[in-house]
Amino acid sequence: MVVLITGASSGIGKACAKIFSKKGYKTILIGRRKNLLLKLSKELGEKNNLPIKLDVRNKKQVFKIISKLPNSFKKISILINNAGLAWGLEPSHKVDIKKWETMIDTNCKGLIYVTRAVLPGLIKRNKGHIINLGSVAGTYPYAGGNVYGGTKAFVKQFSLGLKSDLLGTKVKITNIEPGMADTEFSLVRFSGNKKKAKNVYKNMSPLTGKDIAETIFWSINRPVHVNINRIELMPLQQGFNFFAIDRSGKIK
Ligand code: NDP
Ligand code: 8X3
Repeated sequence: MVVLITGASSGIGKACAKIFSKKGYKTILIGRRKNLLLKLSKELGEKNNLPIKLDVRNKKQVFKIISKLPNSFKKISILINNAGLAWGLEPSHKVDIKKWETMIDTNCKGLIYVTRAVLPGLIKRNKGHIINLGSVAGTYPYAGGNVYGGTKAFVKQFSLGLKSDLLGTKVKITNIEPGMADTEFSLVRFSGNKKKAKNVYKNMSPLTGKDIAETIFWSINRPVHVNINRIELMPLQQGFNFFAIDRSGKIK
């Protein structure tokens, strides 16, 4: 069984690569940082994995690379659409629009390119599973989550749409919607500011990449007649904000 993981160089994707590899799957490891992919490939035991430097935003390259996979990695059974990011936490009227575009290009457009490139093979073999990485941010709003939350709402609805399209096939689709997980996520969100990133997980126990990878592995290994549509998981110590109130004074 071949599993293609986007964003395998770090965090949740890397944890997935480790679990699936340990369970005997062949892995295709996709990301932009080739050095990290090569390091992981070595750790997993080179023979059963294929590290590929690929930016999922590059539509042409996505289709080219997936159509030219070596024979032993061609028959993908599982696609884990994990590559993604939040960039910034600024309010909508202040944010640099480049950050919004990067999130849309990666989390939405990159995800649909990879899906569109891999899906015909799954349908042809009438077997397989697509895992999308959504987020609690796709359901619950928070200040500064604006476009990031919007991209994850897209991923959730796209996953449900796929479920409709896949009816009548043996191809499954699951949207995994985690809350806070301690990966490089916050480091990326705060443009490399380590102090700010570390602060996000201060005095609490966040999810780990491994927690999420185990959930993904469980979803994939259900009986053949069962499809897990969505899973939302959070750290025990994360909760919801009550509706925010502007108490700057009565409106006159
Ligand atoms: P990390 O930053 O640790 O990992 C993100 C991965 O995505 C990296 O491997 C990165 O690799 C890859 N990536 C980013 N942009 C691209 C691109 N353009 N092309 C190819 N690969 C890319 O974060 P997480 O592991 O936490 O995030 C994984 C997914 O989980 C994301 O979709 C995120 O939104 C989602 N998520 C994360 C949560 C969290 O709190 N951590 C909670 C809910 C959802 P490289 O830089 O080498 O390209
Ligand atoms: C990331 C989870 O809670 O930081 O998708 O938005 S959260």
